[in-house]
Amino acid sequence: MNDWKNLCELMGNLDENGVMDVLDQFIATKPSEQETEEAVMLCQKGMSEVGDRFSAGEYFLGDLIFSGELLTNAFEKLKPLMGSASSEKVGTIVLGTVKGDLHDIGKNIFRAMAEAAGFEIVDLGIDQSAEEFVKKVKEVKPQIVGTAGVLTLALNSMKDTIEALEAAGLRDDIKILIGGTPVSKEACEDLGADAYATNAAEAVKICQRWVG
Ligand code: B12
Repeated sequence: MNDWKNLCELMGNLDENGVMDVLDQFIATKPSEQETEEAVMLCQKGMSEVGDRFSAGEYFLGDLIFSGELLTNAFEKLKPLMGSASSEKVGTIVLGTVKGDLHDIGKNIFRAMAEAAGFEIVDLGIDQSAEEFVKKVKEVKPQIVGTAGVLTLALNSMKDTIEALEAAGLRDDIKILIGGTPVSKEACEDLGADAYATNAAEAVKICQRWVG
């Protein structure tokens, strides 16, 4: 029998039955929120493995598409364990995947965890231009803006977005959190963001600190 600690390997192997069986067994043990976050991270690591095997020519685009569906389905199973969206709103986050990038699974995981923590999320979706972010921030007046992306090129779009928010005179009223695979401490400093996150659970903690 597979242990849930094997989730990374099963996900990397695109073993759909294995992943779903393990998750069913895992859920039956009534795991803690911390264990659930760990399970999400194991799935995330498994996706890096898929990416590496795609780069190495072992997996093809169809496998990448399948991996996305597999992770989305896996997260749907885990989502109820994250707690339901709190009715008391602690803050508002305008969130979106930046221009040129169509990846949204990580963004959606962050969204679900932030909602469970009581944040109202205004999700712009994928491939969103700097102008769309500016428009929505003017309209909604959030405390936080979250830019998502997994392509290396997403960093350029995040930079454009932050510059556009500055040019629109909105920068001083918001905290900017950049998230996804290519973000780092260096990128955060270069882009002039307030924080970065490669892990949704950590990202929620940062947002909670910001809204006090
Ligand atoms: C699934 C996948 C796809 C799916 C995406 C489906 C979807 N709906 O998102 C599909 C098949 C569509 C796809 C397409 C492509 N992909 Co792709 N894809 C992946 C893969 C395997 C997994 C990404 C993923 O979901 N990871 C799991 C999630 C949970 O992790 P995460 O995004 O990091 O999210 C976590 C944190 O970062 C954080 N977080 C995420 N977002 C945010 C946002 C905020 C605000 C915060 C606070 C936190 C936060 O919370 C999450 C949970 O902890 C990666 C491999 C990899 N190493 O990432 C390649 C990868 C990203 N893809 C890649 C490529 C090349 C492509 C394509 C160009 C392929 C092609 N030839 O067409 C296209 C690009 C399309 C485009 N313009 O965007 C490359 C990118 C290379 C690069 N360095 O730029 C990668 C790295 C694969 C590789 N090694 O070559 N892809």
